[in-house]
Parts: sequence; structure tokens; C-alpha cells
Amino acid sequence: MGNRIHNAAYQSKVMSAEDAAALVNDGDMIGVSGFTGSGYPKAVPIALAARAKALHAAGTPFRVSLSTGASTAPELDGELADANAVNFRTPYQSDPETRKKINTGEIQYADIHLSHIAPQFRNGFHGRMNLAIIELTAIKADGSLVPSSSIGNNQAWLDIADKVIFEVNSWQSEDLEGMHDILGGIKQVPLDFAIPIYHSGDRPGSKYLTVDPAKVIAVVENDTPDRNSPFKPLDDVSKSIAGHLLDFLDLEEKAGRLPNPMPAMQSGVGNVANAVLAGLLHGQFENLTSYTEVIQDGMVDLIDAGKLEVASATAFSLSPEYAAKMNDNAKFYREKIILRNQEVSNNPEVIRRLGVIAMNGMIEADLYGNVNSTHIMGSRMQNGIGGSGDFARNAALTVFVSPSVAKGGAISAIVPMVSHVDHTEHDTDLVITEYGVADLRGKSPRQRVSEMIKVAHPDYRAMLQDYYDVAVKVANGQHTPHDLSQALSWHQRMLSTGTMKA
Ligand code: 0RQ
Repeated sequence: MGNRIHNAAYQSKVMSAEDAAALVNDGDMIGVSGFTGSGYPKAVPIALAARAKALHAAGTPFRVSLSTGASTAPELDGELADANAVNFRTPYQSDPETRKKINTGEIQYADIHLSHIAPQFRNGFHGRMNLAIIELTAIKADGSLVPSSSIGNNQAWLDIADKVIFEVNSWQSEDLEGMHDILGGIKQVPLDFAIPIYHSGDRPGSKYLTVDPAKVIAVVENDTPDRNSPFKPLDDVSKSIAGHLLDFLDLEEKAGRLPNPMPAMQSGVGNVANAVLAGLLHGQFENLTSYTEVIQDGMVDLIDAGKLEVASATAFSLSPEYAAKMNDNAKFYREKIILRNQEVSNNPEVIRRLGVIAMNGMIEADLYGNVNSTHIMGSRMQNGIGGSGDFARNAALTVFVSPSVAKGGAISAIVPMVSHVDHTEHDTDLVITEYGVADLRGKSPRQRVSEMIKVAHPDYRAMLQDYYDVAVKVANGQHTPHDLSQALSWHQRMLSTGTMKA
């Protein structure tokens, strides 16, 4: 392991992951680093899971509460969930074992907007934070803390946690130093200053995280790579959804409704987001900027092609191939990429000011444009709302994208009424499937219906029209007509017969 701890006081606190894990108490609320598989602690959580298993075998209870930036990886969420060591989890997660335990009721999960989580903790809504476990790239001789491949809530956790454990990871490139912009001095709300970002590339903060050194109880060395997952090859459906969005932006620009250069773009996770980024690579838009949460492979390509001037985010979400490329060339990319605190990357004030174009995936949308991003058939949690609400509510143009069907056609993504609401019809501008763009802007709920049916899969269009025709007859009002006796019948049919088809 390379020596990345250049400060004597921190050097004296170096210990094994097992010894550090022994400092964690049953019932602790722990703030950990980590965001979409980047920059999460990789040694202490594994040791903690092993300790929890040993304690459970001896009949001793041991469970902790976990608050992250967003999703982490098997070494953290997976190991701790598997060891039955997690009592409570917030915010966004995508780990299969954690998801399973949330849905069996063994883990309490609070699905909170990513921009809200740090302010809520600072204001004490979630009680005391007993411990923070934060990954770093290096500790400099003067004690400066060089962050790693995500910032997330790290500065907030360092501000408020009673005790701190650092994992210093020598797999992370030392050239990441200078890529980060940490806005300090954020206290409890109400804040007494505006977030001074007027362009995606602004850097009002510091390159380093800060902490009261007296709180640091352990430093653990590590050299494990971030567990970035490879992207699936782009399929025809994703390419076609991306094509519809890019054609739409083209037309908007020609009609004078979209400034040139295009406002900063936010793109969610997943295949469609990648297909859009790939499409931009060959499209006509130049001088692009991005104000988003995660840096994806496609953004790296756009930077390489000279099309993307700057990308602001809070974390990497790269395939292993692109993570290696980032590590090799961080000195170049740190001029073009900025990683910020997630309460800044996802800040509604900044998103509104920049007029961001927000594009996120969804589970389902209804005839009127309400969107469900999180729940399967009303009750089962998939991942969480993540930052989609921060962006959808505050963007200048809010786009949701999805294939028109799931599970081989048994499920329609366009339904009479969503089985859970994350984003209301008031926030949704466009819904795009492989069948085209539903442009809901400026339309009343009833005017939206034909737009939504247009983008539904052909197998479900007549069923949607039938639902609406009956709803108009039986509803108690004509603003948003519903037949409440049938509104969720498609979901019920899916649960009882395995398909939404009648
Ligand atoms: O299930 O994994 O069992 O095959 O949901 O769906 O089509 O692969 O799409 O990976 O883009 O995820 C909304 C979940 C879409 C994601 C969601 C099933 C489908 C599959 C995944 P399998 P796809 P994606 C920035 C923004 C919320 C957070 C967010 C998400 C699985 O985009 O988590 O936007 N969004 N953050 O089969 C039943 C349906 C379904 C369905 C899809 N209608 N019914 N199952 N699936 N539609 C990032 C962050 O915030 C960090």
C-alpha cells in the first residue's frame, strides 16, 4: 500500500480495519461516504459485518443505522445487510441484499431527497450522528484531507459526527487533488448566504475536506478499487428514446425556445442516459455543460471530443474501464470536472438559476403525467428517489424517460394511475418512450391524455383510452377524471395474474 498519510498526528492513529470496527457501538447512527459505487469505505464495513455476525452468533444484538451519500456497493451495503447489521438506512440505495431486507421489513428505509439529507441531519431531525466513516485519497503533511471519487455528504458528516474514522485508499489517483470543490461553512437552515454558483464551472469552495482532528479516532489504509459496474451495451429501445429527446431539443432550439449553447444538462443513471450522452457525441450541440449528480462514461467521451466544456457533479459513476482511464488521466480531467458536496450539486436554488434540463428514468407514469420512480406495484421499493426530485422539481425542462413496457411486455409503463407518486404532474414536462415524446407543457390534465396514450406501447393504447372514456363518464369532476374503482386495477391484475393485459 502506498504511503498516503503524510501527517504525523494522523499517522499515529493508523490501525487495522478490525480494530477500527471494534470502536463502533451497537445502535450507532453512522454517516458513511459513498455515492453510486464511488468513494465508499471498503475495509471497515466488511470488518464490521464480520464482527456483527460473530456477536449475533454469541447471542449479542448488534445493529447500526446507516446514512450515505447515495448507493454504495456490496462491500458496504451488501455485507452489512447480509450480516443483519442494519436497522435503518437512508437515502438512495440500489444493493440487492439491502433492497430485499427493505422489502421484507427488516431494514427501515427513509427515502429522502439527496439535497435534503445533510440539512436535515444538521438540524437534528435524525438525532445525533455518532460516527462518520469517510474514504480519502490522501492526508497531506499539513493535515489537509484530499477527497476521493465522491463527495456526497462527507463534509456534513465530518461537521456533525461525534467521532470519525478515515479510510485512506491508495487505489484512488493522487491527481484527483484539485478536482473537488467543497463548500464549507454550511450551518443549520436558514442559511445566511446564497450558494454562489452562476455557471457549472464555478468553484466557490475549497479543494479539501475539513475536520476537527480531535474527533478522529482511527485511520485505516486500503487499496481496493471502487466497485464500478460495467454498462450494458446500448439496446435499440434506449437508442430510440435518446433519439426522440435529441430530435426534440433540436426542434426546440430552432424554434427559439432553447438557448444556444444549451443550458446545463442533468442526466440520471442507466442505459437511456448513456444513450443520450452517446447521441450528443454525434449531434450538433457544442459548448455543452453539465450540472448533474454523477459523471458517466458518456460525459468523459464528450469531454474528450471537446463538446462538453465542464461537468459538475458529486461523484463518478463509471464503468471499470472508464474508472481506470480517470485514474490515469485525473490531472487532465480535474480541469473539466468538479465534484461538490451533494447539497450543492443538487441544490434547488442553483438548478433553478442555471435553467437545467433534467432527464431521469422512471418506473411508470400515468395518463396525467404523475411519475413513480421508486415503487413496484405500489409497495415494493426498487432503489429510491435519489436526486430525481431535486432536479425534476426545479429544472427548466423536466424529462422522464422509460421503455414503454417492462418484464417482456407484461407491464405497461403508462398506466391509468401511478401506484406511488414521486413527481407530480406539476413537475413533468416531457415523458419519452421508444414511441415518441409526450409534450405535457402548458396542457390541462385532459389535454395531456392523448399525448400520454401516444407514447404507450400499442398493446396498451386501447386499454388506456377505454379507461379514460369510462372515467370521463363516472368521475365526480372533469378536471382530472378518474374511475376510482378501476384506477389501480392494472396493478392488481399484474399481482394476481402476472400481466397487466386484460
Ligand atoms: O428490473 O432489474 O429485475 O430487470 O426496474 O429498470 O428499465 O433497467 O431502467 O436501470 O434506468 O432504472 C426508475 C429504477 C429505472 C431508475 C429506475 C424494472 C425493470 C428492471 C430497472 P430488473 P430498467 P433503469 C440520478 C437520478 C430513481 C432515482 C433517479 C431509478 C428495473 O432510473 O432508480 O432517478 N430512478 N436518480 O424490469 C415493474 C415497472 C417497471 C419495472 C422498470 N413499470 N414495473 N418493474 N422496472 N419499470 C441518480 C441518483 O439519484 C443517484
